[in-house]
Amino acid sequence: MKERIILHYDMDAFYASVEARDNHTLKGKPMVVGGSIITTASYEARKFGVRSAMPVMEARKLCPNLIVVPVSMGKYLEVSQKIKNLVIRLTEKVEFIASDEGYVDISEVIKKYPSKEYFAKRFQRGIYKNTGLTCSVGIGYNKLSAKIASDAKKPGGYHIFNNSKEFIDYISGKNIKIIPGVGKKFQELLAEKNIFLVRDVYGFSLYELISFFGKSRGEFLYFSSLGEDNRRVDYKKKIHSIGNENTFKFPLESEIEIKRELESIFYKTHERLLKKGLLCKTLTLKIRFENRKTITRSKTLENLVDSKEILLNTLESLNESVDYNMRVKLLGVSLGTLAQKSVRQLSFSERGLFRKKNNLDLLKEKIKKIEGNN
Ligand code: TTP
Ligand code: MG
Repeated sequence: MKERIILHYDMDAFYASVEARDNHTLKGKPMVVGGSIITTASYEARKFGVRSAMPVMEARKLCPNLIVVPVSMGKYLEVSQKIKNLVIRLTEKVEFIASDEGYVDISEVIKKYPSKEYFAKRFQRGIYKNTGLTCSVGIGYNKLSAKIASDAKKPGGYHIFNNSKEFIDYISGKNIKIIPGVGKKFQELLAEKNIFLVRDVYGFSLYELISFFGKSRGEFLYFSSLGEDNRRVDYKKKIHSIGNENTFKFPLESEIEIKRELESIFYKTHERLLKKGLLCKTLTLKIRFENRKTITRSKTLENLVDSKEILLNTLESLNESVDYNMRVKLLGVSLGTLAQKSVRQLSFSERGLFRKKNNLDLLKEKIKKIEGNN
């Protein structure tokens, strides 16, 4: 596998930090967010032993001056979305794993920056400037090392593991629960084999670990303790266009043949558009003639559509504008300017309409028309 550079970010005391940001009287105080159970505690409250998932009653015994703030989930989700929008501006290779954390494959984008340290600080500053919140950042050579790195200097710090040696030096003396995925139950089983620290795993072979804990857990433990993790950052690839083309062994001569082939290519492409639940706004026709000269003809529609009829009509009118004075070696159709069906952007004229609140009938008419188009 190619060498990778992965970043993991995790907001500090997320819900509590949002509350303290919005109410200055809470700043620097022991505070929790929750109803009867605590969702999270400020770092000041953590000094008293107050933790997530603890009943508030119990926490009050540990910290009599504890301030309890009710949960405002809508607000945290809004902030979470804002953070996601910021992160995705860096690169599309982002996997958000919770409302306040995510992995970013920065193998490519990091090349534009002088160093990993510089990138980590820039990342933190960007989040802080735009949200008023701090996060911890880890940069590693895979997901596991990045995740553990982001925890190493919490809150507000960053840590970097350049390779597995640096990683092993750091974790070997730590409690085995530092490995994400090693929960309470697994820890009990590990204790039976006298495995308490990560380095205790090194005394066993892969074969032994599998025989103790089963194939998946045995392998997981063996490779994790050595800092090996091949999981990819699972991001949704942005599709820029969908297209199909056909090369003809015997070049096409008649316009009827060309039209028939174009339609069959179009149907294939259109089917892919529908399958992916996408809409498109541009259609491009590509033609290569016998002498290898290639031309393209494009049309941008007024709205995003997936209607077979509209697109086929567009293709036909583009095709009619081509001067076929030579035999055709290749035909291609592609659909571009894609958008997911559920998040269709309103056109300018539609946006205007939506502002005119009293013009309901006009609005309904317009929606009907749009639906008809799709
Ligand atoms: P975490 O990232 O686990 O915790 P945190 O951000 O509060 O603190 P830190 O990362 O600095 O250690 O969880 C993110 C949010 O998820 C947290 O603010 C509240 C919510 N949450 C719960 O509602 N219940 C829980 O048991 C946990 C662990 C988190
Ligand atoms: Mg967090």
